[in-house]
Amino acid sequence: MKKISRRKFLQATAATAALASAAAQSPSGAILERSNRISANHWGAFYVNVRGGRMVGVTPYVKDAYPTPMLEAMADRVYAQNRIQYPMVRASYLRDGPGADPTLRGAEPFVRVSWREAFDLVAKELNRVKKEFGPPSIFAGSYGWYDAGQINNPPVLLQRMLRLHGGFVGGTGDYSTAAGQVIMPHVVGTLEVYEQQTAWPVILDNTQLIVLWGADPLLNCQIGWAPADHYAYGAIEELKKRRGRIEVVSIDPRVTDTARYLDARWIAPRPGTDTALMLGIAHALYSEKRHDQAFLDKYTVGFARFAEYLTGKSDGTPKTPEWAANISGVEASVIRNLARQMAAKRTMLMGGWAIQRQHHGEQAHWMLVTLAAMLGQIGLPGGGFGLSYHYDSGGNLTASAPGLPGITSGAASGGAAWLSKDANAIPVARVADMLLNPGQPFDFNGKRQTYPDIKLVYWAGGNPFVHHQDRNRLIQAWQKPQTVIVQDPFWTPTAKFADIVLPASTTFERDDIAQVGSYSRVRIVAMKKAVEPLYESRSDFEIFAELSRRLGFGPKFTEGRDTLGWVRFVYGEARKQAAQLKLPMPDFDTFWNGTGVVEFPIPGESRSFVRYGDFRKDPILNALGTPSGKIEIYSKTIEGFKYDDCPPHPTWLEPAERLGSEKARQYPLHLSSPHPKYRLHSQLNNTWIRRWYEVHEREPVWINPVDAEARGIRNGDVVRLFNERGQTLAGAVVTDRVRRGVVVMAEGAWYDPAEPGKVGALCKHGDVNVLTIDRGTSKLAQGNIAHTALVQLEKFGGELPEVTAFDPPKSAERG
Ligand SMILES: Nc1nc2c(c(=O)[nH]1)N[C@H]1C(S)=C(S)[C@@H](COP(=O)(O)OP(=O)(O)OC[C@H]3O[C@@H](n4cnc5c(=O)[nH]c(N)nc54)[C@H](O)[C@@H]3O)O[C@H]1N2
Ligand SMILES: Nc1nc2c(c(=O)[nH]1)N[C@H]1C(S)=C(S)[C@@H](COP(=O)(O)OP(=O)(O)OC[C@H]3O[C@@H](n4cnc5c(=O)[nH]c(N)nc54)[C@H](O)[C@@H]3O)O[C@H]1N2
Ligand SMILES: [Mo]
Repeated sequence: MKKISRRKFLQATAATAALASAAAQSPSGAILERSNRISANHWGAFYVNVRGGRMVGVTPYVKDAYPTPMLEAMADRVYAQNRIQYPMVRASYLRDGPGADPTLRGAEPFVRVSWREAFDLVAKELNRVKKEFGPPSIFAGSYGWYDAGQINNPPVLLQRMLRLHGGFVGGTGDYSTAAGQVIMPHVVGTLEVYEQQTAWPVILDNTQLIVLWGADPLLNCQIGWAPADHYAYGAIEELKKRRGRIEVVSIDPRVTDTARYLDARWIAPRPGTDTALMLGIAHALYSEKRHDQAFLDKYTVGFARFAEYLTGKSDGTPKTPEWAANISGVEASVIRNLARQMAAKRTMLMGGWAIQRQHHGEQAHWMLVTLAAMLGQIGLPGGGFGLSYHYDSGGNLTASAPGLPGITSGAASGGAAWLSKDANAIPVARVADMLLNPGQPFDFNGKRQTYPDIKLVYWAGGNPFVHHQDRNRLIQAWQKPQTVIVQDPFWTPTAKFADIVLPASTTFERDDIAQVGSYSRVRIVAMKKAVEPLYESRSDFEIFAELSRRLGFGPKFTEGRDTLGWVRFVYGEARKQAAQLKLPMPDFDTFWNGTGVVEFPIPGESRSFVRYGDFRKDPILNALGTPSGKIEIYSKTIEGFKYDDCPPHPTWLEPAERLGSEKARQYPLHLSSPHPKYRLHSQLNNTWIRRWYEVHEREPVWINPVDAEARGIRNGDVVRLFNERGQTLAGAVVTDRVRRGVVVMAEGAWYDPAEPGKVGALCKHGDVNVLTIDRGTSKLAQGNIAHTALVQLEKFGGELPEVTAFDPPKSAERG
C-alpha cells in the first residue's frame, strides 16, 4: 500500500492547487498550457489537457483547493485497455436469440456486430418483450454512479425512452442510505441523510466534542454526486488547529484516515452493534439524570414509551452500559464516561452511513437521533447530530444559486408512468430477490407489493456485479431473464455477464453541464468534450435517441434537441431562475465559449446555518414533517405496520451475523467493506492507480496482527476469505488500524471468477461481495446489509492464479 499521510496529502494537494491557479501544473507534474476545456465529474471540476488530440491529464479547477489525487488517473481511465470498442453480442445469444442458454452468461465469448445490427437487435427485443409479456417485464432500475452531467444521464435517458415505449419497472432508494432515508421521514420528517448540515464554521466556533460515528469525511468527501467541491478539507484542516479546544472521538472498527489525521480518540466496537452501544450511553444518561427532559418534552414525542424499553420495564432487560459492553465489546466504563462527556459538552454526533448498511440498519440512525434528542442540543449551534458530514462536504456553505435542471425521465409529450401490476419500482437492493421470485409478495415501508416477472434487464451506468451483495446468488438470479443489455464504457464484470453490450463514451468524449456541490451548488461548469469518442463508442444520449427513433418516437424523445441543444436549454432554465433571484448569469454562448464557469455568491448567513435552528426557535411555526410535527422517538405510523423486524421505537435487534454470536464460532471474523480510498466503487480499478494499494495484484484486506499471527499470515501474503456464500483471494495488510476480530476489505474491486459464469467460483481478485449477505435491512426499508457478514480467512497455499479482471472477454467470429 502506498502510505502517504493525510497531512502530506493535504499539503501536497494544496500546493498543487496553488500552482494550478497560476495555470501551470497538472497533478502529474507535467507543465502544460492551461486548456480552456473545462469539465467536471464526481471527483471535482478541472481543465482537461489535450495534446495532439489525445487527453494527457487534468488540472484541478483553480478554486478547488483540495483536489483528490484520484484525478491523476482520469486520462488512463479514458484509454483503459478494457474499453468496450464496438457493440458486442454473446455468441450463443446472437445465434439462438433471446433466452439462449442463460447459464453461459459470463462464460461465453462475444461477437462484434455493427451499431446498425445492435440497434435493430435491441429495438426488436424491446418490442417483442413488451408485446409478449407487457412493459412490467422490463427492468430498468439501472442503479449506479454513472458519471456527472445533467444530460448524459444513462438511467434517466433509459427510463425516458421506456416510458415512451409503454413503461418499465424501476428501482427506488439507493445502496447508500436505503435504511436511513426510509426511517428518517418517520422520525424527523425529511430524508435527513441528504440535507445541508450545520455549517462547518459553526462547528469550529461552538462544538466541544465531535463524535465521528462510523464516518470518515477525509476519505469519502473526495467525491460527490454532483461534482465534489472539497470544502470539508479546509474545515478539517482548521479543526486540527483547534484540537486543543475541540475533542474528537471516532467510533469505528478501524482507525480511519480522518481519525488518524485528527489524532482522534478511537473507540472500536464490534461491527453492527452500534445501536446497543448507543442504548448503553442513553441508559447512562438516563440513570444519572443527565438527559434533557425539557427538550424531550417540548420537541419530541414518545420518549416515555422508549424509556420503558431503555430501563427494561417493558422487556425485562435494562440497557445498561454493562449490557451494551457485552454486545459491543466496548467497556462499560468507556460507555459511561462517553455519556458524561457528551452531556457536559457541546456535542455534535456525526453519523456515517455504514452503520445503517446493516441488518436492522434503520435502528442505528433512529437511535442516533434519539441519543441526540436526550442530549437536548439539536438546533443549538454546533450541537445535535448530522448524517452527512462525510458526504460531499455536508456542512459546506450554500451559495445563492439557481438549481440546474437536467433532462427528465418523463418527456414533455408524456408517456406511461413507471408501471407494473403492483410494484412499479422495487427497492433497489431487492433486485436478485425480484428476479428469483416473480409473483411473490414483499413488504416495503407499510405497503405489500408483488415482484414482477422480469424478462429483460437493461443496465446503463451501474455495475451490479460489483455493487450487489452475494455474488453467487446474483449469478443465479441473472440467469432468469431472457435478455440482458448492458451499456458502459468498460468491460466491467456486469458487461461480461450481458447478452448485448453497447459501448458508451466517457464524459471526456461528449458535451454536458454540471453544478458543483450537491449541497453548496457553488458553480455551474461546462463539461466540454475534450477528445473524440474512442473506437465506436457513442454518448448515452445518442444511443437512446437512436433507439427511440427506431422504436418510432425519436422526436418525442429528443424534443427536437441534440446534446448541446439540451445543455443550452437547461442552462437557460437556470438562468431564468437566476434572474428571479437577481443573480447575474451570462448568456449561454458567452458562458460556453468563455470560461465555462459561473460562480455563485455565498451569502453571509450560510456561515451561521444551524440545522434545526428554526425548529428549536419555534417548533409550532417550523414544525417537522412528521405526523406530530416533532421528533418521533415512538412512531405510531411504524407501530401500525406491525413489523417484527422494525418495532415502533429504536430497539436492539440481533443481526443475522455478528461477533459474539453462535455463528462466529465457525466464521470468527467480521468482514467490513467500506468505500475505497482510491476508487469510486469499481471506477478507476481498471487504471494504474490500483498499484497504489494492491497486494500481489489483489484487493487488500486489513487484518489485525493478532488475528494474522493466529493464522500464520504475514503482511503481503495472499489469503483466501470464505464463508458459505463464496470465496475470494485478497492481499493481507497486517495492521493495528483494525480492531481484533474484524477484517476490512473495500467494496468495488472487480469480480474475477476463476471459472467464469460458475456459481461458487473462487474470485481471483477480491470482490468483497462474494461474501456478503443479500437480504433486506427490514420490511421497512429493504436496504442492503453489506456490512453484516462473518468470514474465515486463511493463507492461500495454491498456485497464484493470474488476475484477468481487466482483460476484455474472449471474442469470437460469427458462428
Ligand atoms: N460490500 C459493499 N457493497 C456495496 C457498498 C458497501 O459499502 N459495501 N456500497 C454500496 C453503495 S453505497 C453504492 S452507491 C454502490 C455503488 O455501485 P455502482 O454505482 O454500480 O458502482 P460504480 O462502480 O460507480 O458503477 C458505475 C458504472 O457506471 C459506468 N459509467 C461511468 N460513466 C458512464 C457513462 O457515461 N455512461 C454509462 N453508460 N456508464 C458509465 C462505470 O464504468 C461503472 O461501471 O455499491 C454498493 N455496494
Ligand atoms: N473515495 C471514495 N469516496 C466515496 C465513495 C467511494 O467509493 N470512494 N462512495 C461515495 C458513496 S456512493 C457513499 S454512499 C459514501 C459512503 O459513506 P459511508 O457509508 O459513511 O462510508 P463507508 O466507507 O461505508 O463507512 C464509513 C465508516 O464506517 C465504518 N464502519 C463500518 N461498519 C461499522 C460499524 O458497524 N460501526 C461503526 N461504528 N462504524 C462502522 C467504516 O470502517 C468506515 O470508516 O461515500 C461516498 N464517498
Ligand atoms: Mo452510495
